[in-house]
Amino acid sequence: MSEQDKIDEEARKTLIELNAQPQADAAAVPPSPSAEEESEAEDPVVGEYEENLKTYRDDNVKDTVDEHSYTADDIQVLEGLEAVRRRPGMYIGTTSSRGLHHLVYEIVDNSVDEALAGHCSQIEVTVHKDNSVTVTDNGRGIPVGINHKTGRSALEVVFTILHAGGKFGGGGYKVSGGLHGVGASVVNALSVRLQVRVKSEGRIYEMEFSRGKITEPLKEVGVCPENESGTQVTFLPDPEIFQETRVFDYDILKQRLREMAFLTKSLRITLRDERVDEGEEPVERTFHYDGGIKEFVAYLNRSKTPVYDEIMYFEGTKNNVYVEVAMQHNDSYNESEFSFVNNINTPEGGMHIVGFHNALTKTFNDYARKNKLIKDNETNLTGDDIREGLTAIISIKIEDPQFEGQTKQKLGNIEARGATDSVVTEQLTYYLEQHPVIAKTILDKSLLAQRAREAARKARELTRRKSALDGLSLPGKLADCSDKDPKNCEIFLVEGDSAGGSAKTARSRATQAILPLRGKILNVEKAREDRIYGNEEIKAMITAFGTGIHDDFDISRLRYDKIIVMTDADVDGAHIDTLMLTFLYRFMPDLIRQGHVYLAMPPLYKLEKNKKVWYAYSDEELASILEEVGRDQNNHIQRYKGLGEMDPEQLWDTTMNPETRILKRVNMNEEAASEIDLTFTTLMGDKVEPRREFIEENAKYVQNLDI
Ligand code: TTJ
Repeated sequence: MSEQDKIDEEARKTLIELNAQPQADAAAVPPSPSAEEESEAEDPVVGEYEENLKTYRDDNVKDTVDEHSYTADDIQVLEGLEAVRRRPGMYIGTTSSRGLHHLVYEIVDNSVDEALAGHCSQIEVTVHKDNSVTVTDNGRGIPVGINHKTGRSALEVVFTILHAGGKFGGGGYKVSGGLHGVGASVVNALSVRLQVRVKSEGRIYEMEFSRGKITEPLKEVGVCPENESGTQVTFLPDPEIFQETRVFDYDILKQRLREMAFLTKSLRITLRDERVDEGEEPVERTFHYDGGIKEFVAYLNRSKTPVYDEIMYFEGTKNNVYVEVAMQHNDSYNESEFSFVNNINTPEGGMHIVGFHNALTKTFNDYARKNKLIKDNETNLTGDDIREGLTAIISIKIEDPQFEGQTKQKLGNIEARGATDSVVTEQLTYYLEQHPVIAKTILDKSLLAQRAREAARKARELTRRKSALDGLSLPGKLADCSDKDPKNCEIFLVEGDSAGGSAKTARSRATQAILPLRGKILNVEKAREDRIYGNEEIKAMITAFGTGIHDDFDISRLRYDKIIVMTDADVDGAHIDTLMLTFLYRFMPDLIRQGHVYLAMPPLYKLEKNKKVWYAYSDEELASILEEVGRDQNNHIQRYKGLGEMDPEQLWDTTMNPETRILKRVNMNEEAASEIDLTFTTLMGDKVEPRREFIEENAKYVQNLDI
């Protein structure tokens, strides 16, 4: 504490000095382009700018410890942030919606680090009306003291030097890797305006930036109670960079922030959205879980049926790796495993997952043999058998994570394997001995899985052999298109034979294929593999798509660019959509990830008046059409109950014609992988009346897939 006092006292003194002679400081700075000069034409200005810097560097490069003049470091800073602006994709992946949201996580990560270090209990994230975002925490506050070597405050360094994480010798773990942890400076470089406010030791400090450059130096702006401290950052993403969208999506932020709260036990994270109508209260959600990842597992299993009540929880540190695991089996046949390294999702797994799987397989087999649940002449359970229906969170914290693989989402650190293996083996062995009933429940389930797996293998071999004999014949019910270039082709998966018939008549034969599906398709969440492979509708889809599934999946063999689910616009239709998306998500998630999956949007109403026809795709739209044409006796309104009620021509006009139809593309929120969240984007044909735009404009399909 006294050490901290000294640092801060020094900081304050330096600040006073700094503020006393801002002009002098400014004069020492090389002629840097002002905000106006910078404007649009980037390259010539940058060129000029670099010239100035070069001259400057030649003159000053030897003055290393002159506190208040710029040094070679400045050049690096400016060049660094310029590089971020020139190639933002290198730092945040994309400048689309995903990159935009990434800015928020990047800032919040710093506060989470402070929480991990044990100094912050609360984080607030507010989206303002202008789509600027404020992140506030009650941590110690970014240090404002001036470092003698660099002549800068830590605060300035954090926001202007690339890769400077939130680590200043204090405890806690540096969060870096993947796209995360690139730091606040990247957010700063990509914001038109960024304001920082620090409360510490009874004083309030502020500093401001624009596009990475200081616009207001660090200064003391007021006082606050001695016992308050924290950091607040407000930023407005730069329209020059984020050209596609600058609108934050509440649900996307909500899911990731909820995940962060689960991963950081007891941390309270509030999300507030001020973009509400005049006079309305902001929308607000707070996430706070004292049970941490144990509550995370309970949340993931909320709509499932656990096969035992308790959630297992193991925790420990080995080889400087902190390991935390929570898990519980449910009566489904799928594995839902989510892993995190320093709170970053690792969908491709890596060493920690290898260790976790090893530990599970070995420990359960050992226990089963010891307790004669597997006899001497019987084979071991496989990892898949044991993990059938398992929901698990594996969260580790490691000092210097190495991310590998194509998307840098796979942990490479060898020590993570041993650490996870030994923490889980030790504690699970003990747990099973203490809970023989739970152990037997899990092993009985695993033994059933083992038998089903054998049966599935036989069924699969049978289908493989059959298709080999038939020469990979397409399903009989499929009305295929004639164009052989998949890029031009689409397939409609149509609910019911009668609608399928209309669709076959209506379609454009060259490019549109129709596959009618009878009734509700199998819920793959509730069926074991052997039943899934025996299901005719599912087999028909798999062969029609051409890609294969699971490990055999190969997107280059996809026979259609668009896979369009077309169901009635009613509750049953919505349920079939859900079942279809569940199947696609579980068996061919890349089809969704790469944007090949769509939902057709049939109209709800047809309105005829004086020989003119309107279609309405929602109740609101019907109301607005009526508003326009007048509510009187000449209106003939037909409510469509299903696709079957439309004749082929109507079906073509309203739902299938690429020129006029509305399709919703299905996406996933990749940043919050634990939320199987499928988001729809509305796509329209060229000639669609502008009025339709408001339908489902921010359409959300955040639905639990386990209905
Ligand atoms: C580092 O060690 C000394 C005391 O302060 C620690 C620190 O920097 N804590 C800290 C940083 N808390 N919160 C932040 C932070 C918060 C936001 C919203 C944004 C950034 C870049 C940092």
